Amino acid sequence: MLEFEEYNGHKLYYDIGDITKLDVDCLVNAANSSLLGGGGVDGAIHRAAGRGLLKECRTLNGCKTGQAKITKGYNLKAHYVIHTVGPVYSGSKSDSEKLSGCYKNSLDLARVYDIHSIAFPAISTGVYGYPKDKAAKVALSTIAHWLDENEDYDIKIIMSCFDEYTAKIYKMVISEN
Ligand code: AR6
Repeated sequence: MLEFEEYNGHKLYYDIGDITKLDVDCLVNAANSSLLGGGGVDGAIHRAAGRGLLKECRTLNGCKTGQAKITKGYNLKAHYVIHTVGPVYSGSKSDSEKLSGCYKNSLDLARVYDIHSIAFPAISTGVYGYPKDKAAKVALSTIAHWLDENEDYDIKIIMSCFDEYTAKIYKMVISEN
């Protein structure tokens, strides 16, 4: 895990590669509203966690866009998985509100479960088509705002980047800030 330059007075970390390999308290999954698995990072997390994850997900009755639900991590190094559902990109104003909700609600849940390290994939930027630069702005500003509001809570936040390009986008957004 590498550190970004500071962003709005907060330390943020990034990792390039597969999120499922990370040794953190919690992984965030970019799921769909059924919470019953899919492709992309969702598929990778379910494969690495094993069948127990799907079994627990079946008990959750799905999840609304912008909301988040938590399960155990099963065969992952992470003890927990927070499943959040990003918006399918439409170009309307509600996209950013919903995407911001994913990050905020995931962090609120992390705090309730006493989670002190958490890795986020670039939610909605794959199958759901959210432009990576726009999504990075929403992700980083929401996280910084949450950290401002939760200054008394110690949490290490890792932006999981599947490729160098995603890391470059985050760095660009940070440098423009
Ligand atoms: N580790 C880290 N990042 C990853 C990994 C991985 N193993 N695999 C993909 N990414 P996506 P979405 C990146 O499509 O757009 C699923 O089918 C990827 O490069 O996984 O929110 C769900 O079930 C991209 O930047 O999620 C939903 O139906 C980012 O993760 C739908 O896709 C998100 O890409 C959700 O679409």
